Amino acid sequence: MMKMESKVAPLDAKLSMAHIYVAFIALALGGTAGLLQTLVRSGQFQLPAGIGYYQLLTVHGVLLGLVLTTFFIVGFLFAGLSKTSGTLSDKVRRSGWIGFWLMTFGTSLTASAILTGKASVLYTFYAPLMAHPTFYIGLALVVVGSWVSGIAMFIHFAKWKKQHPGKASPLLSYMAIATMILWLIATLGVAATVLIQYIPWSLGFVDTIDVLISRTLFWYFGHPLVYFWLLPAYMAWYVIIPKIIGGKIFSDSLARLSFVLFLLFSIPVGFHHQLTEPGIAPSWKYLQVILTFLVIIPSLMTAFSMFATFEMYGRSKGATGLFGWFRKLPWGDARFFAPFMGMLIFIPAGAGGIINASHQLNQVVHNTIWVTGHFHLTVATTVLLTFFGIAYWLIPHLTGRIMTKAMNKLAIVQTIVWVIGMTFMSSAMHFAGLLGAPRRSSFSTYGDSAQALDWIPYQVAQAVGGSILFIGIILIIVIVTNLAFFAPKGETEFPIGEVEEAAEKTPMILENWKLWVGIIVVLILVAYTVPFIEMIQHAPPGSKGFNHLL
Ligand code: HAS
Repeated sequence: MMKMESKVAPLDAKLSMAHIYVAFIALALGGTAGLLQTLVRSGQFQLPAGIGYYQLLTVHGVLLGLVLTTFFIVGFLFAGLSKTSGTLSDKVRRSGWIGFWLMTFGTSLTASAILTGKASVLYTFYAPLMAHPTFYIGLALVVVGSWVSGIAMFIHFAKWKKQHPGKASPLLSYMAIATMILWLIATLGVAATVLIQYIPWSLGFVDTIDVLISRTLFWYFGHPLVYFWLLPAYMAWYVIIPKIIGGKIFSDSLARLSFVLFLLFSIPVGFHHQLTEPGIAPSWKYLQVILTFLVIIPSLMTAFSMFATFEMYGRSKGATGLFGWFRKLPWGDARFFAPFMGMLIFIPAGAGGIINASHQLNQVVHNTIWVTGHFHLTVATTVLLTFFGIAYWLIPHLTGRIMTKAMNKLAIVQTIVWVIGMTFMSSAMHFAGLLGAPRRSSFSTYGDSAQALDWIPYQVAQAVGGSILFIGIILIIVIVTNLAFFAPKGETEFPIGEVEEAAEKTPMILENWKLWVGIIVVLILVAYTVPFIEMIQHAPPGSKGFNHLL
């Protein structure tokens, strides 16, 4: 008898879809801002209606970097937990809705501050640039909302554990919980700086802010933030992709271990964003650079595991030779093709990250548009193409529809358009960065200096790439709207891979969260305690707020 596939229960599907709608609305608006930015930077276009460049850049960064990602991830994790650990209880689902509304209300507060021109401080909101208090209060609500949802997920997972003593948890649920633990520990840093420093300062309760401490707390959060984006993509690579291609998960233990390593090493590394920051002793930067190199290992393990999955599948289909398996992969299936292109791009993207993390090379690229190129490859291509690949089956699964052949074709075209647009834009950013072009900067010829004139052809290439990407945004919005509202009714599979029979049994120590969280706390204390004490002991005079750009 055929085994009936379990579905995400309709009430859980609604919760998940609510998050996904907000995510794609953010993509449409943030993507439009992105197009306008690249046009301004080419020097060929001026913003209409008094819109400021930095205002637009803040809209872009906040909507895409913070809103799209967080909403999509929380929606995906809820769906994954419901599918693999059972339907959510009413209490957990209600908490999920409370989290959703807090996050949505927070987003609207922050967005209104930006749109009214009172918060043009970019997505990193570095002090001493000062925004209107509602910008920070809104962000705090987004974080608190995500905590409510995260705690609801922990409660749901704990219930599963209680009902299945001594059993290894479902891999997708395990990964969802690891991702949420990372998020909760990381967001403590941004919550601390927003609540203790930014809100009182922007409300005028205190005159000055300690810039070094605010940036350090931000980057304590900011680096694990990028792995909070990456891990859900890895969830799809490890668990979903093997099923889509018809293969097996190479190793359950390796997948879990890579997530544990991300948990351990992704937090105590924030200083690699502050390598040029005065006020932090080189020895502490050195330690955190070593830890940064350790956080590369789980990505290399992931690459190994994906190659193994692809090769084993190809060989099972009769492929021979070193790369014969390559031809056996399902190139016509957008659920595979989009994430695969994300993987491919992650090879140069990751290499760029390793360059950034090397102290001497960082001196060349820091604060140049090279860094913008780096994160458009990592988050805006690797992660986003994987999220699109997830949307192609998750949305129809949740809405009870199917993806038609025509939509699948359009999704393949969307992927190709995205990769071409990003190749133009991101390569131009990398090259211009090497020539010294700054990031976070509007078009300027700097008094027609010869060096700045060298950047202009690259800035034009960025605008070409940005325009192609905008076509990609239109295509994905068409596909998502179709999948959510217009596609034919039917059953779509939630693909969950099975582990290769020959794989080793999963060691239960990987489920020992107390142990892993304990080690994370020790590593964070080692990496941050002394530098923090030094920052407080030798604190520079605080800074007044600047808002002349607003
Ligand atoms: Fe980064 C700056 C270092 C990964 C995002 N990064 C940023 C910023 C963002 C960001 C947003 O050390 C800017 C923040 C700002 O506004 O200032 N990054 C790294 C390192 C890694 C890395 C070492 N970054 C990411 C990921 C991101 C992301 C992932 C988002 C999702 N990054 C830095 C540093 C800076 C930085 C410095 C500060 C720069 C400065 O000065 O300001 C590593 O995690 C990368 C490891 C990855 C690999 C690649 C493995 C490849 C895989 C694919 C396999 C392919 C297959 C298919 C299987 C080693 C897994 C193959 C098939 C075939 C047929 C070939």
